[in-house]
Amino acid sequence: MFDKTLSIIMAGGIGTRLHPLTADRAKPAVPFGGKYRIIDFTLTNCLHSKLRRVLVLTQYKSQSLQKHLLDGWAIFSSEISEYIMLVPPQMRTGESWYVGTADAIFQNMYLIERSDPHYVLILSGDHIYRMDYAAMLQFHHNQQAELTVACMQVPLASASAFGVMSVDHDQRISEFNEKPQQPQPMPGNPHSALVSMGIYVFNRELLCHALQADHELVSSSHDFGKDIIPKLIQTHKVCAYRFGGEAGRVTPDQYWRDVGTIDSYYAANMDLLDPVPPMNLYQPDWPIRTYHEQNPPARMVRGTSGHEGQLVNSLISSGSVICGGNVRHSILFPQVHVDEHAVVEDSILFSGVSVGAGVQLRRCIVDKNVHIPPGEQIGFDAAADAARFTRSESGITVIPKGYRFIP
Ligand code: ADQ
Ligand code: ADP
Repeated sequence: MFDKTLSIIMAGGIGTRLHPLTADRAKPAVPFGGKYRIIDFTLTNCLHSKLRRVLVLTQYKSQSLQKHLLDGWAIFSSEISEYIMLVPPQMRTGESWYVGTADAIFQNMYLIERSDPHYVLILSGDHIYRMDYAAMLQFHHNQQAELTVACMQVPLASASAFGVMSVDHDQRISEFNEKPQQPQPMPGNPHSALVSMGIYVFNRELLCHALQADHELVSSSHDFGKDIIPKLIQTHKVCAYRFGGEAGRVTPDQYWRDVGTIDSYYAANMDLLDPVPPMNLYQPDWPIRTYHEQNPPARMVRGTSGHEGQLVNSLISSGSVICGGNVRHSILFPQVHVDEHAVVEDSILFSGVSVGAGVQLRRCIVDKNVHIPPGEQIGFDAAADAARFTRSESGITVIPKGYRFIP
């Protein structure tokens, strides 16, 4: 079944709601979890699901995404026998950039035809989860479905951010509404809704046929959730594959987060610091692959005046040095430096960040290579932070790449 499947990762969304982390990079290239980039999770799933043909459709600000894939994933192209192929937007057939997700696939139709698969697995490059796609492909095959949409149960209050569906007793999707203002609850479960995870298995003929028909429709926004799926459920066998099983209970192995906003991105990172993290990076059977920088070991030493720092409940990556500083419930990427008496709490510091002596950071995300001079306080005064930086709805302060503090 695997050799009959072509996987396509859509990695071209603009990621406006993750701004300013996406000011210079595509959303799938945003660093995550101390040493990864978001796309590593989907690529790892492909690798461990034994899928051997993977196309990555890039578009928006893709330089650092391309560099990451070449540096970190090129070696797997030989290991996994076929390829992970980066598709730049120049491969488009039309004049314009991709309009919606369906158009992104349509414009690369000849790559599908060339690969001659039975099934096409369509994935997003911006979700954090562990999923064995083989189980979904098997379900699709067993159900004799023409299209299968992965879904899971979420609280009704958050369902309007997703495609919301109803299914019949046979797991066939009977209704599908993309991001409805008033989502339908599940029968007998008024506080939950069944939502699409944006993961699709198509029979190849149906995909090609549906994309061609959609392309010719002037009124379409060329989006899977808005245009393609609501139509296909009326004419074809479209089934729902429940990630997390029938009862919709998500076990630790079945964690899934769409990290589309600063708050959801921050929360998913902080989940890694739970005593038993719902997304476990330490599973020997499911190592998350990435690009490894050549760095010396992380180090924690006394400050120059002899002050002992403190490191509690945090992820610290290679090449980082805590020199008499205090780091609590935080994530430090490679080559971060925290100086004496500094306090870093509930924060995420990207590669190359330096935190000067006595700095206090709380609930911050600091982008690459930012130098925070001694004595700064960020995360304590909402108005002052909002005047200088981006502040999210839940009060996370983001200090962007290239930000220069006035001495
Ligand atoms: P959204 O998350 O809103 O909803 P969308 O923003 O369209 O979906 O992006 C899906 C994926 O495609 C993302 O990985 C994005 O980066 C990528 N992408 C978007 N436009 C692209 C383009 N033009 N070229 C290449 N890649 C592109 C979808 C579904 C919902 C479902 C949620 C689950 O429409 O029904 O509930 O995903 O997250
Ligand atoms: P990230 O912050 O995502 O790690 P980098 O700043 O390391 O991204 O950039 C990764 C690659 O992309 C580098 O090779 C860099 O030269 C290139 N790059 C980044 N931004 C630009 C740009 N605006 N124009 C051209 N190349 C760029």
